Amino acid sequence: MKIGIACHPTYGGSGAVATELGLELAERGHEIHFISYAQPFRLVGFQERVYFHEVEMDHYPLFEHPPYSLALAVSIHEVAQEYELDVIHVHYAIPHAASAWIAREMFEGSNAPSIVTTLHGTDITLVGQHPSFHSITRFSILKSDGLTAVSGFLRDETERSFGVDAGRIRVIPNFINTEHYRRDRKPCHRGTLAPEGEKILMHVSNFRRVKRVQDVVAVYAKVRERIPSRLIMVGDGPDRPRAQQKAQDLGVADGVSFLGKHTSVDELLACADLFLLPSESESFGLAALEAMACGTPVVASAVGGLPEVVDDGVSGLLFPKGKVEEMAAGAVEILSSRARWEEMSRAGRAVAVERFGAKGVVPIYEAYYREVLEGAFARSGS
Ligand code: GMT
Repeated sequence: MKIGIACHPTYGGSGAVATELGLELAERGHEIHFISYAQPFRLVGFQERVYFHEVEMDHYPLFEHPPYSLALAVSIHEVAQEYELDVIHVHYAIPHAASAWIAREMFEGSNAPSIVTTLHGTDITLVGQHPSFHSITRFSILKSDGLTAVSGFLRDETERSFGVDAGRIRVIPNFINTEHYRRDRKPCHRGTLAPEGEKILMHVSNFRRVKRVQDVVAVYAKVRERIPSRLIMVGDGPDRPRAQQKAQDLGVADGVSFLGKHTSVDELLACADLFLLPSESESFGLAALEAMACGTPVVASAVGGLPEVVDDGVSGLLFPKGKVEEMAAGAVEILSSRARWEEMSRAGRAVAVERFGAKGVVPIYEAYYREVLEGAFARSGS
């Protein structure tokens, strides 16, 4: 198949999943065309059958806010026409689903590709709920030929808040390349991250409000009262200064390292002892899955789709959001028993391989594309 993929190219789960999916599909013989305003951050190196098309925009002075959605629609249309794409798969509904719909309309019925939209999280739970986006989000997802959500939670949430018919959305979970994400793959940076042999607690995110990064620091402050440890914060975003301030306020700044953005989080996660994800809301929690694949137990909040990824008491521990004391007690419990830690580490890795491995999930996308194309074929009556 020839597949166009539109996604947000910046650091974030939806762009990561979109890119990994494209690369896996190319491995399996499909031709993949990424379309975005910048090269997706995980799209590095040359790979056969993979193309990247940068959306061109002229910064005309009249536009305080250049109309990216229109420029993207034009690029999708052009690429789809030139390369005769079968499917346009857009990740994160806003603005991609609307741009893809415009692009398909521009074909005026002939040889138009089918549109598959994957819902990732805040496109439904936060941004899409805003009155300025709700109606266009609903319209454009309903106009998609195929709709997927990364968790059962997100499917239910979309049906409820956007009035999408039950059965219309297919749940296809996020996946992971378990050959890349593994504890033994790369030399570990343990000695640098924790030079005194302390335990390593880690958090990876885009430091937005929804991630509750101050809770990460608060949990760490409690853990370190009991266990010599360091907290490694990976990523960047608007709440980084708040997390830094919290570390100062709690008197633990000397034990916290803010590494900023990193493309290869696998080599960092592989030497962590515990992963913290105390989010306000999380439709899936890709970072938790990445940690599990690296054999790192997870302490997280029991919100959204996280219970579908982390089996409470098996691959990690889940707590109500904001329960910092309980999360810290859970972290101490895991870190102070070698046997308990190993059991959870093994269980997380096994779940990542068996339930969320790329080998199992990518063929589900392929089959879904075929199903959507057959539906379009039947509708056109040709
Ligand atoms: O919805 C977002 O916050 C953006 C998105 C991203 O690009 O990082 O994150 C969402 O999609 C990820 C990939 O499917 C999920 O793992 C995250 O749980 C989800 N974030 C939220 O629901 C807050």
